[in-house]
Amino acid sequence: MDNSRRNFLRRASFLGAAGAVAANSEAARAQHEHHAPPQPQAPPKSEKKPAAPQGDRRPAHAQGEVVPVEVPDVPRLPWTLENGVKVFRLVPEVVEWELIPGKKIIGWGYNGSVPGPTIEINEGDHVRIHVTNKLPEGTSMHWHGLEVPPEQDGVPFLNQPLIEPGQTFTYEFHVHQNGSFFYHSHMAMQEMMGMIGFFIVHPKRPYAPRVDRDFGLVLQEWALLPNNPIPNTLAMEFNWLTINGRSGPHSTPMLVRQGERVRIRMINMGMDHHPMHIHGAQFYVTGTEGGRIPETAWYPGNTVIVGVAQARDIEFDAVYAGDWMLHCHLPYHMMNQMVSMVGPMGQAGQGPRTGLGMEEGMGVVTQGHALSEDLGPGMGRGMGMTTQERNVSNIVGPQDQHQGHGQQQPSPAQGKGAEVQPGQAERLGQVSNPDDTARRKRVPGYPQDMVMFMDKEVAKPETYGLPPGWTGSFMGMMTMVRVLPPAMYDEIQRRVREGIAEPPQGRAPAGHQHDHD
Ligand SMILES: [Cu+2]
Repeated sequence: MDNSRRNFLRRASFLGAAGAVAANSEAARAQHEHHAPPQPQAPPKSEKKPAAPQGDRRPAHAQGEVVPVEVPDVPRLPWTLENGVKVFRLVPEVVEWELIPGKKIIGWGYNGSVPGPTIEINEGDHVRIHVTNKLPEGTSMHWHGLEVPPEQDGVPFLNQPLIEPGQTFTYEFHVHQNGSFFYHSHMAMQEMMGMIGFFIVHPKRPYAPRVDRDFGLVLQEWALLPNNPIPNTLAMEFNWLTINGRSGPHSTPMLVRQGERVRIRMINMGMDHHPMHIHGAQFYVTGTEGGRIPETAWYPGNTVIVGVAQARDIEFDAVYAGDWMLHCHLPYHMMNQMVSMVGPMGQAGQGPRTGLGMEEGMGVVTQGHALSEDLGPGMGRGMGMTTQERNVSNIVGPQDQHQGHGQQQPSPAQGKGAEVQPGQAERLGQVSNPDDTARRKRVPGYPQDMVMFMDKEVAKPETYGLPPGWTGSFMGMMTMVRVLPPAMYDEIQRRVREGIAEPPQGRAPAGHQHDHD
């Protein structure tokens, strides 16, 4: 389903363009223990289901076998069995897709997907992975967290030669661990072009307590210059944040039947750490990139930092029905198309101004050569040599006063906040008439947030029944868990099966627009 929808979107849309976490010592110790060599088939201490920390509230129907992992918007990598070996084929290649409808990106991924398709196997499997490089430069594969022989570890020049364009390299190893791992190119800049995917290993004996739903989320970030769909991998600031290759509100919601126990695995392949926050449920952190955390070391929360190169598994009982956000809580990561201040707000002369334009803020060379004295040290960064600091104030700039109802001409003294008298800001802040844009613009700090509705553009079976205008709150690294009463759950699953993407019935509310005149 995910696969076909993604392919459909790709075909339909691109015909033209084609811890920083301070892990507590218990968790750290647990991780260490987990890395100890596996003991030969000692029966687990508690074959019978151990009680969850707050009592086992799982529904009776949770007594199944291992639940396949759903990675919304990302296909699963198929395999064939050859003499007991699971054989996979990965193709590093250029991929085009949409972060949100209308926002195209050209990155590098695997088998037509960014992030790459999900590899899902069982502990004890023997795998063979043929990697055929369709990129224009050499690449190499690392199996992040898996204990494989050195010649399979994927560090070019250390463990193996580069896989040159057109070549096929075959990896083969036995997997004795279980948990949320990932694969990625071991070339740093290629990683930032998108070359990562899940490598999930199910345990021989299902984790206890069992879950009913098991989801995977790949966290990534991109620096996209205006009108350029190719990520700027030199950047250290990012203006597009994605979950499984999509930004909010385009991310496909995770569907859960009320009462089910849920696991969500999150992996981070970027430059920033992401404090991932869920609404409507407290969870336990039950796994890291080192595998399962022993239950005695689980710790509760509703926000977990998924640091660079880390994996975090969380689990919770979905007892409260509702549409619950799951998102990175860094404000900058809760936006789409964030750039340095530009336009009238940034260019008002005396208004808020923290840098130059969008290009300078994101490291575009507009004058001189890339390694010139002025540019070299700051290449690709929004702060540093390419940013020239100017007076910063939150008062209204002279243009506004000019064009609006300015009673005074701009004076050289303006722009330093000197003209704002004590109490004046408060007075100016009293905007009782929402249509009084001139007054609005006198409010310190205005404007801040902008809202955009795309209900229709992102409508899919999984969004059925969401209130009109829901997309106004979804941007950047955001998705949601829909904990649905049984009847609604069944109805939406039917729509998913039948591919009914009915556009929303209601009209999105009129957002407050900022008229930048
Ligand atoms: Cu983040």
